[in-house]
Amino acid sequence: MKRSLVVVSNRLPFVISTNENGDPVRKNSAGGLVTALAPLVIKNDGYWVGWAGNDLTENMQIPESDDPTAIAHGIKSSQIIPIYLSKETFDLYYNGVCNGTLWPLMHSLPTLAVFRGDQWSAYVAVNELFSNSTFEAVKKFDNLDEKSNLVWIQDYQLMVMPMMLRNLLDEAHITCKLAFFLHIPFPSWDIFRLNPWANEILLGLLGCDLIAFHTNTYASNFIECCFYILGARVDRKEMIIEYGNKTSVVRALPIGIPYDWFEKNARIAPKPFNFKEKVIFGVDRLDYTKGIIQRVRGYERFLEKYPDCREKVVFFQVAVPSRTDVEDYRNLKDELEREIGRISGRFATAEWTPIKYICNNISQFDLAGYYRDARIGLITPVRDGMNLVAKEYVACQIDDPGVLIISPFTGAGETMNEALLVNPLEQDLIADAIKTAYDMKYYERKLRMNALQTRERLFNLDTWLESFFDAVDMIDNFKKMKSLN
Ligand code: ADQ
Repeated sequence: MKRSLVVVSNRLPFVISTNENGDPVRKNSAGGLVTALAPLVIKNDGYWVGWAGNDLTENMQIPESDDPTAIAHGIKSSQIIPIYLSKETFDLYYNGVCNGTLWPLMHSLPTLAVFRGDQWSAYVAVNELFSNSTFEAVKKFDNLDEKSNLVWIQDYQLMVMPMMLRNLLDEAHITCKLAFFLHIPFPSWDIFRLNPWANEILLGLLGCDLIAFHTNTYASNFIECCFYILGARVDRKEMIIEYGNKTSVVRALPIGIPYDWFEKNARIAPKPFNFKEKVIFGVDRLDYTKGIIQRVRGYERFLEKYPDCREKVVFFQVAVPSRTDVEDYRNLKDELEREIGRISGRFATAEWTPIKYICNNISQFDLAGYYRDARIGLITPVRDGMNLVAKEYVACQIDDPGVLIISPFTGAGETMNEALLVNPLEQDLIADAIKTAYDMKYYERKLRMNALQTRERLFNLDTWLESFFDAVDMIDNFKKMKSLN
């Protein structure tokens, strides 16, 4: 079924930069969100509201795509509603609130969060811009009374805009469902209430008909926050919240990966490693939530505790720098590089380097080969909404299967029970998990990996989208099921 749809996300599926003549050109963005949402917008002739980078100014036209291989190639410029932000506003809103306040707080790391009123005002102002632009997009729909009209808002950058948009739509008597998906964790009430603007965020989200999270834990944390902080009426069993005259349905809809794409490319991707040692592999955005420092130190402990394994393994870490405008992220890069240097210096021999480190992006196609040839996938976030890397690693284990080691503090860790689950905060536990994985015999590896693969193949990206739209279409039925107190 085709429906009138607006997707709203902080970033558009491309950034605009200028070529040597000063003309704007699209530079494609990759990543899970674009892979999932671009085909949806194309199929439905929908709109996409978002920011396209600092180079885009109001007097510029959005160019058409000139790259037929780009996932967002089929999105015409008339379907794009760009948000223009000054450098100063972007800094307060994005580097300030999104990355400096909300990111650490939502990942239950409140001591890293900075709370500043001027930054918060910018966050609210930017959310208002998004709300106004989305309202203009909705007004272009063919039928403003159609029940299937939908706005789908993405992630923590846009948590106060839903209620703003709801009010605009109600005043204009436009029928349109609002849905929200949070890609990162929603923390417990006791952490969330540290945010001086907790009420505003909850009230903002309650402008939506459907509010979805990766896991039941996050969904129930959100319900408890609405109950304790706002005093909202909640039905915990049916997962429904009522506040004032608004009713919202809450759901856990865990995201999946394009499984077949990874499996297929694992068959043809080039061989990345030309050494005989077993490879322990990690790939992440360079972010303190990903537990990369803890991982490296756990590996050091492994080499210390199990000297027989030295020269028989190599730890290969790929980390792409991100959010380099934020000090904590710059410090993390320095610290990681110091630690890698120190550990290499401590254990390396003339013939063997214990850690190889690439500080860059690698293509998803090449990545399929890295995953395939790694004996151990070592994924140790201290907190992560879901973690797609764990799922991608599993999809690429096509021949002699490797072993997945994963932190239980990730959404993925809540369901991937056949992996080795390890608390990354204790180095000995990481060291012992690596040893168990290193020693694991073929039949156990195969048994565990088969079970992991069956689940991820079934609950892939398409299943996620289907379950999201099923939930959207059932909203009115769900709302009738409430028995609130
Ligand atoms: P991220 O924090 O970005 O996503 P993750 O889920 O691991 O984390 O996804 C990262 C993606 O980027 C993966 O597809 C991975 O292959 C790719 N990637 C990472 N480092 C790379 C590198 N150096 N080179 C090439 N590719 C690299 C947020 C949340 C997650 C949630 C997702 C989706 O923080 O918890 O799983 O959204 O909802």
